[in-house]
Amino acid sequence: MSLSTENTAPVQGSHRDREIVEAKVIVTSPGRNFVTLKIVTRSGVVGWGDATLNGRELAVAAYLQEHVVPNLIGRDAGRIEDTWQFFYRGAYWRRGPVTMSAIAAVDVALWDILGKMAGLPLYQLLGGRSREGALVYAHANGRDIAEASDEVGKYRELGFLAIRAQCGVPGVKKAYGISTAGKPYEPAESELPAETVWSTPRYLDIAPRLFEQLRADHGDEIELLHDVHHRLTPIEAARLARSLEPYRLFWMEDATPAENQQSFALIRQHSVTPLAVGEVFNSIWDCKQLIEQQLIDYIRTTIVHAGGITHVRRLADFAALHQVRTGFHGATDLSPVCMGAALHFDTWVPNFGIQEYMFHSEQMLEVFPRDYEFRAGRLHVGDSPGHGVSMDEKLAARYPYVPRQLPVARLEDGAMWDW
Ligand code: CS2
Ligand code: MG
Repeated sequence: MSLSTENTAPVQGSHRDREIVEAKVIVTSPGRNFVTLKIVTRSGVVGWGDATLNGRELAVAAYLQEHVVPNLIGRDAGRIEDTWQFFYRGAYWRRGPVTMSAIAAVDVALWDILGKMAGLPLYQLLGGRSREGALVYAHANGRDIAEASDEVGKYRELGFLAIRAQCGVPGVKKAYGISTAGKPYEPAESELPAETVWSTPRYLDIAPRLFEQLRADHGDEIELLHDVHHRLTPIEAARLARSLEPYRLFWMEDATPAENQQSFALIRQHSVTPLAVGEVFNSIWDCKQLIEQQLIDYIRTTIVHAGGITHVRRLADFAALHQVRTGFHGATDLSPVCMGAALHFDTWVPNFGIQEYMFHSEQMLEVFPRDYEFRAGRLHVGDSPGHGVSMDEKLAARYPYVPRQLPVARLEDGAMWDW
């Protein structure tokens, strides 16, 4: 485990010491684009925040550069809550993924600084450990059921206790989640959105067969998850959830687009398959009804896209009141900085469920020295002050931004659909 090298000596910090003297937006692309915010105090303490929004990176970078950085210089880095309120209420045009990712980057960097000033890991600042390590799930993808089952076997051998499984859909050329042979899956693969075609009937036929085969091949103990990725109507999602009940999924994710939170009530009426949603949410208001009516079991809204630790802590506490657990989004399009902060949060949060863990490549991890590691199915954070992830700026500078956008999906009749 490599530790960050900046000044981490506890700095008691007077207001002057805590004054923000530098804020820098760094866009780098070691295999995929990341946006990172670096904040420096007068006493030389450095904090890092992730601001990556897949396919919209430059929108967040510009928001930070033009509307956040000028307001950061001179502020007291210790006034985390006030800074959050300033950028949330002060935006006027509040909420939305771009604004809340920018606020998140500031917030995480300030919590990182607080940890370094106090000489404490972030989980301790939140209230200390609730668990030794965070249960994580890996991604097993296959072009067909057999390939997906082989992938599940590979991750079981690596020690994973929970595995998400996706397989290709016969007749559908490029379904979500399926990478081209042997390459890790990075969905934003082209400068303009790649057009894909979707068939719900064929998907609803094969998905139950995938999990029937996985239970036959791998037994009942391994936790299996599946991502519908917003592509069904509520009644179709209800049918799929019911058809998956014999295979006891840990969760079925993004069953249907959730702008209409009430849609999930229809799914709930028909099935006991646990439901997870929220990776595209950016505030508590996107999921208030889903949580208070217990229409879901796990909330996936994560730190980088929902205003950082300060807001997601409120969201997690609200979820706890309604017995909903966290299951943070953790795809490779959230940087290791977000993973570090999320793991500290996961280590503390009492109503933790599971953490998604798509592997960042070695090339990406070289740019982001980090203090967390995988052991026996769980990710464990170290005790370095703050969130334990930093950036090698020289190395980052070698990877300029590459224009990339996420795919779109159309139905077979050409109508736009959800990807
Ligand atoms: C997916 C994501 O990991 C997941 O659950 O939904 O990979 C999602 O497709 C990407 O984050 C989009 O950028
Ligand atoms: Mg997902």
